[in-house]
Amino acid sequence: MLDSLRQTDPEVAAALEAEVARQADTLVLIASENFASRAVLEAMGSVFTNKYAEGYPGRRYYGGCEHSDTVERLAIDRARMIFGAEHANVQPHSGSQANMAVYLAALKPGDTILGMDLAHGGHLTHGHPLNFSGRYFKVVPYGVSRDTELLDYDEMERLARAHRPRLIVAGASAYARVIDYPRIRRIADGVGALVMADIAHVAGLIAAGVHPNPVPYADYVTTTTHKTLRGPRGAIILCRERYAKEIDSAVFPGTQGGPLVHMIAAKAVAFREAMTEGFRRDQERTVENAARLAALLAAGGMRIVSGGTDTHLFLVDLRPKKLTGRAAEQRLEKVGIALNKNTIPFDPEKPMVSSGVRLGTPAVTSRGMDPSRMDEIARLILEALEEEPDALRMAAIRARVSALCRAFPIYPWLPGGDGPGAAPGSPS
Ligand code: DSN
Repeated sequence: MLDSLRQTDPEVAAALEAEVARQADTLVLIASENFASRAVLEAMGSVFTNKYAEGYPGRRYYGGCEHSDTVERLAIDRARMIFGAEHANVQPHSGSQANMAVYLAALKPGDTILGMDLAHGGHLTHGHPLNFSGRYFKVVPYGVSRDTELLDYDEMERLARAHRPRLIVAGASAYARVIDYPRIRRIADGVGALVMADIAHVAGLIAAGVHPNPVPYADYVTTTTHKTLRGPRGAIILCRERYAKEIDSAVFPGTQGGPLVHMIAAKAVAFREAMTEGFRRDQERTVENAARLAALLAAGGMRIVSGGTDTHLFLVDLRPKKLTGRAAEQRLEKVGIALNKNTIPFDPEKPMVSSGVRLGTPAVTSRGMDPSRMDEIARLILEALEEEPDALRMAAIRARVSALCRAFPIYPWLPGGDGPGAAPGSPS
């Protein structure tokens, strides 16, 4: 493995091997990360990268697209089937580009959109002032209630009536609870607005039927394909048939040129995997693992934002521990536990410091860990975040993290991914 790469570019080969080893020897609790299967990696690293295929299956601007058509049609059909959607566009290179294409199709510059405040768990593309969404549209942010830390739908409705948005964006990158899509549809209908649901975080859970599906309630649904969905880095757009033409033309030629056919092929593979019983079981376990980890950390004296989770992720308020998110992220990184600092709702700290951390269980679940392993992970986190442990204690915690990682190997066929073990995400 990697022989040509080592010969051609030893520096990149060394970095790649080090990254395999880092991933294998880290407890990844970053809620948006996961481990793509060997089959997905093979499709990504394929000769489809050589092909130009601007256009759509059967209507391309280049010759020689018959096999590109095959993989794109497979990806489209499988995406539609998984989510029960009338139309799918599988070309967006990223979640941001998927959202940009929907805005291009649905809005005119200066139109009003309602989106969840990034500081309450939303996303940059849902209207942050520094993002294209906040620069080209008039943004009215909505958020969670201070008391419950749950989405405040009454306030959303009041804002919708007052500002008459053209589009309401439903979705989040740091919100642990089920979003009430039927309620958002009713709010939108009351003011004649469209609804876009961004399900980037929960798409895998939805595909497995362990989380509500917004497709029946939204005009447009966007998702990345690499988070809980466990596919290659990229995105798709689902929509009703009546918007199909404008969505397709907003992706190409509206915002993108040639599609990444190798990534589309890998999306098709991931969607096939997402239809298996093994995938369904993993998504169910991902939610069980998150609930257990949150409960154990709460029992250890941490405050869980909104009191728990319905999904693969949750936010921890570290103020009771007299720690910032940045300090906790750095301390945990030293013992091989990866998560990210995150603002909590009404956070007094700046985003680069923040009062919280976000934890998610997709990656540890994909490598085979069940709820019983969450007990050890919770103990490791709590011990590392106690009064600054000395170097000896930190080294002992690091050794326990490594032992746990070794028991659940990933990518054993790659240099650095040592030890026997099944490929994560293998269809069963
Ligand atoms: N950066 C992603 C996340 O971590 O949630 C969102 O795009």
